[in-house]
Amino acid sequence: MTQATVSKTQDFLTEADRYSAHNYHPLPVVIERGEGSWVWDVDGNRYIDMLSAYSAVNQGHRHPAVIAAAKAQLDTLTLTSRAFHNDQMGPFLKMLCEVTGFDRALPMNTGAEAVETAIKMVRKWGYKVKGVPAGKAEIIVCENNFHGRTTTIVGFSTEDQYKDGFGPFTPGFKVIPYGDSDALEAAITENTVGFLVEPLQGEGGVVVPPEGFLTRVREICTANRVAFIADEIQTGLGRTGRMFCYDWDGVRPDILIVGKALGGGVYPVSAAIADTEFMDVYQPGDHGSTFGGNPLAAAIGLAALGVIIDEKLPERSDELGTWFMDQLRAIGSPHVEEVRGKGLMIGVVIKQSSGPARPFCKALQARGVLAKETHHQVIRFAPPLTITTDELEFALDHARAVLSE
Ligand code: IF1
Repeated sequence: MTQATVSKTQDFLTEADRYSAHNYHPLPVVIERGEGSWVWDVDGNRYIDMLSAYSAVNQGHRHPAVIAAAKAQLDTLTLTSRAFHNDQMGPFLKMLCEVTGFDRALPMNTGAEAVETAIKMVRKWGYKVKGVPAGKAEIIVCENNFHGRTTTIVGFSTEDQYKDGFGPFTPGFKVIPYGDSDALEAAITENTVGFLVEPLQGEGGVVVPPEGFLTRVREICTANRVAFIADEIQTGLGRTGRMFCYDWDGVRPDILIVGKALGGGVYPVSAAIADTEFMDVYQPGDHGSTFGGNPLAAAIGLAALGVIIDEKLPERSDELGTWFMDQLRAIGSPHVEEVRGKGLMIGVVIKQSSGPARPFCKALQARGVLAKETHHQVIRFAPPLTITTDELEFALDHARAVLSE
């Protein structure tokens, strides 16, 4: 059943097409309001949001506690720059360090900036602490990685489109197959300073590494004095059914990178987090950002963390995600190769014989379910972690209908 008229939608699509750079190919839906798990388009059609802005809306759209914190701060102080202190950053970073169990955090804005912060930190640690010769630091990354869109970061991507036309790239990166701890061990040299990895690959197609991979990574990195750098920008803050995805293996990285949901779906907030051995290579003036650690971001980040803890979102994600994946598998769809993921970070892999995932996403959109394909064959389901079972049932009913056609 197709939703109501699309009269206003087309006007907005035309305007965006004329004035926006064409750096995305969005589904043709124009959203004007969001609340909890739901968004409404300009023609009054309601959709359940099964993408959560790529896991940046774990708390649901416009969570009251986050909005209240943002409004209060907007009425008080929004930006000072780090040339001065402000009264919000300290309490936010204190909570961030308590929640993550690390000594210090360096606040940034976008995920890519926090990844760059970690790259610069681990390189400088290599030179100043480990004793790697100047300019020789090597960082190991994985195939199908996604860590952001800066030229340094896309330089070590294995996705041609993310690199095409953007060279020359930053040297000092090595690529190994994802999930292959033997390859990691073999790639390490005396100049290796870090291993940057997503504990579960998001854009790579919701790829779960082999059982025990992160445990081996921890052992290998410890044995070779290589920093284990966990990019939890998408997998962190409850998304996979634990506070952090590495908690599933009971390991602790040396450097933790967070973003997305740290901003509560309201504001860009990210951070690189580590103990003093790594973090204290940064001296005043070494690194920074106009907006990093601003009072509005800090007040929002504090509230965003509070919701994750108070509403037990990691536990909800584990329980609801397990149930949802079981139900998706039980459909027994002839189009589905595999249902995979952890918690509410789920990928439904469509068989090549059934064509790409996008038509399934379009069919879901027509039924009021917003999902986005990744890597052509995978329908990604990543709803807000505040989603209710009734709301998941709604999404499941329509997924069942679309996957059974
Ligand atoms: C786009 C992908 C997801 C991330 C991980 C760092 C970043 C991201 C694990 C950078 C960002 C976003 C970026 C957005 C779409 C989305 C995405 F498809 F690009 F790869 F989620 F899977 N590490 N992911 O997932 O954080 O600088 O964007 O704040 O660029 O199209 P950012």
